[in-house]
Amino acid sequence: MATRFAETVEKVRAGERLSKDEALCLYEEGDLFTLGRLAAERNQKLNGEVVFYNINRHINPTNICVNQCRFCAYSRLKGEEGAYEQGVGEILAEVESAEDLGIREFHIVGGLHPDWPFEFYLELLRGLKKAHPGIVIKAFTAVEIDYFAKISGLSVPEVFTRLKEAGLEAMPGGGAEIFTPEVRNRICPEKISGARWLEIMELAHAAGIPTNATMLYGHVESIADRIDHMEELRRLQDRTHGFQVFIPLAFHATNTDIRKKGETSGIDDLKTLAVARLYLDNFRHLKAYWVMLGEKIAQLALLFGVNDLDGTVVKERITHAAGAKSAVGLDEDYIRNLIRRAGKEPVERDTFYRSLSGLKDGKERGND
Ligand code: V47
Ligand code: SF4
Repeated sequence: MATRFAETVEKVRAGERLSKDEALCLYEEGDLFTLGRLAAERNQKLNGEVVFYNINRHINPTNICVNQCRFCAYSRLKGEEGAYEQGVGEILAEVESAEDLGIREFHIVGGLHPDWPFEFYLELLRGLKKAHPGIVIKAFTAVEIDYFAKISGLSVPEVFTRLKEAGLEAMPGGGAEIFTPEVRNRICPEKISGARWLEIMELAHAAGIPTNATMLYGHVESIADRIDHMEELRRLQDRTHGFQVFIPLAFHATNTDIRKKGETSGIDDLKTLAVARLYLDNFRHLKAYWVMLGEKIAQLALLFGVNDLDGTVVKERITHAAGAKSAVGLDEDYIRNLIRRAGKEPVERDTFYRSLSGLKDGKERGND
């Protein structure tokens, strides 16, 4: 008689949608190499040998936040040691040479500042767009959007209209954490609920704003919680097709209020990516965020169903506050080499997963 795992493998091979129980079975009974091979085959069908990366720059205007998520080592209360806030002028000065560095995307997220008005964020976007009209602005998590609606008295659709007018073109996927209410109450009791996060993403998609989706794993959640989380994302994606990519985020415990020994294991990182590739059958792209995985696990992930390595980042603050050992930014050649040495074809993408490879002709150095 075929085992539960063998039956699930058959279903994967037949291209059928997996149930939550089957995803659990992959996690619990699947050996890493079988999962990796299945996920790689699925990715090969969707994306061939191409692995995307992006030349981007992170901007984090402030770490002052009215929420105090227990897993967050980055946020500070106003007046607390280490708190910072940047004005629009300071941010513009910091990214002045963005075009010279080939930057194509600004990724902007930050704390929920107790005093800043919504107008501050609009001014920031307008300022960036005026100075850098060719650079795409991907900004603000669903958590920030909910906060903007609260502080401005506007509805969420009105918030989106204003942000789009000011230059917003896409949204990152942060703030999702784990949707299960019991877990959320333990790790981020003040944060908007999972249901509200999903509602705001649905409104973003309706407003024509493509978004990303994340899942923070490796803290207090169970495997079943991870699968429930992916199920919610898969359901919404069936309705809107507005998610561009799924990004599992590996929890880092240093300086946080969550007691946990060590970081996620490399085995868990790769298994989570492989199961995500197989379960989220309506997501074309799967990102290994090298900042959280480390450069080497992110490279291995390219053999486990991943087709995107994120980008140059330049100055990462959130994960490094929680003890990340990876670089704070990588240069383009380094990323291309990681991809080529995994036997894949590096292709620069824009925020919307369009290939920019034509623009790279003659730039290859072949030094791997
Ligand atoms: O929402 C916070 C997570 C997120 C920790 O959409 C932590 O392209 C690990 O969402 N350990 C922000 N993770 C980062 C994020 C992101 C990053 C890169 C690309 C994209 C994208 C999105 O970081 C937060 C939270 O889930 N986070 N603290 C921590 N200690
Ligand atoms: Fe604030 Fe975001 Fe950190 Fe939570 S994760 S405390 S909302 S900055």
